[in-house]
Amino acid sequence: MSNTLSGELFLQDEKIAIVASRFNELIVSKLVDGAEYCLTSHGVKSDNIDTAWVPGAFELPLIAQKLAATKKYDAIVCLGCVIQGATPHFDYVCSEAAKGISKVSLDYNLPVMFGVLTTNTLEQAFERSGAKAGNKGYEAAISAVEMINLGKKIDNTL
Ligand code: INI
Repeated sequence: MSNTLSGELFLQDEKIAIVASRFNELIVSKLVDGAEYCLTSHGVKSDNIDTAWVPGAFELPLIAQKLAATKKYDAIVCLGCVIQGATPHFDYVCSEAAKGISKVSLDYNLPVMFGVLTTNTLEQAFERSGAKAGNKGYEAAISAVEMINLGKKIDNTL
């Protein structure tokens, strides 16, 4: 029979950083609320959550990298909202945010979550920040909880 490795959905004394972008703050503040609610309801102490605000999603990777370099955090949750406009700006911002966040995660061997909404409309963003399509901030945070525990299991048992 094969062995299944999975991450539990509960934390204790872990420290989490949230990096949130102010662009579309109305939406992103809902993602931050969702992430904090998820973390505290899965065992993380409020005092162990630090939140840094950056201007836009493009800036998420640099601050995630600085926070990762402190080695103080067990995971970093990046939250933002990029809404399609009339120009290709959207594509550059989304792709640099995604690439940069992934790079920090791999460079620092740390769960760095991509909780960035990339939507065609403001309505789609609302739907994904606490309305009918859930809350992407909550989803990114629960993924962080799972990844922390899965990573620890691999480090400690294999
Ligand atoms: N940043 C966002 O987070 N969301 C957007 O929708 C957005 N749009 O549409 O332009 C956006 N642009 C700003 C960008 O992230 C940088 O902050 C800016 O280019 C300065 O580097």
